[in-house]
Amino acid sequence: MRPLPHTPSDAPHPLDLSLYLVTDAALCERAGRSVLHTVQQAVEGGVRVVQIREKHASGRAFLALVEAVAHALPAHVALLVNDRIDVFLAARAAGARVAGVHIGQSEIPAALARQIIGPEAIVGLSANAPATLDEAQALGAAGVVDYVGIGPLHPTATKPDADAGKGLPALAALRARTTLPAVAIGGVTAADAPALRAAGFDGAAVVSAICAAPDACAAAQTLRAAWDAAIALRTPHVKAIAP
Ligand code: TZP
Repeated sequence: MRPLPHTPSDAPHPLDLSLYLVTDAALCERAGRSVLHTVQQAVEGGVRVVQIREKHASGRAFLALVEAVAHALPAHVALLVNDRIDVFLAARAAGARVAGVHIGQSEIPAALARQIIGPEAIVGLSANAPATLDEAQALGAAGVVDYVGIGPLHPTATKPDADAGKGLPALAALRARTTLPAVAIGGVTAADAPALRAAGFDGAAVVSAICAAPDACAAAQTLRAAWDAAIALRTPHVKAIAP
């Protein structure tokens, strides 16, 4: 039997970190929308990575949400699971198109996460201090980590245990410690796009700017337009997401 011809959706898409949504179910609910609906609107507005972050959901509920979002996302948008390697593996086992995981410093070590989820999946790591960025750089060179999240840029009420806002100069200095692709997080709005791009960030990661917005699509469009209009210091080079 002849192999089926490859359609464009079969081709791997480069991981595009430029506009990165981290979900927060409580903020979505307060804005009168489900997480799924918020994600759909945000993707329509130009979001390219969706990280599902559920700190209180059961494994079963988290998995159901990941599967529902995976089903709704177009192939050029990468879906990541926050912290829960088990949920990532279960989603993959269930046939969901999930690109990888994003893990924090207090989760299982990134090298173990990589070992468990395999070479092609995306591993993102939060790294908010010089030492952890230097470690992330070494992990990147070893093929363990694909990108880092650095923050918080500004004070944020979304993550109560986050550090105080570091401000742009400090965030730029942290970003300069690694050649890995990097997104900035923490109170990020469209107004930050020019400074973040000038500092060499590959993307803006947001929670409340989209999840708490009355119109998630319009909020994403505003961020998208600001990011696209700003001038980049560097051309991002990141691996592909599996089709
Ligand atoms: N990690 C560092 S700060 C933060 C996370 C998940 C929360 C960012 O939320 P917001 O609403 O974009 O400030």
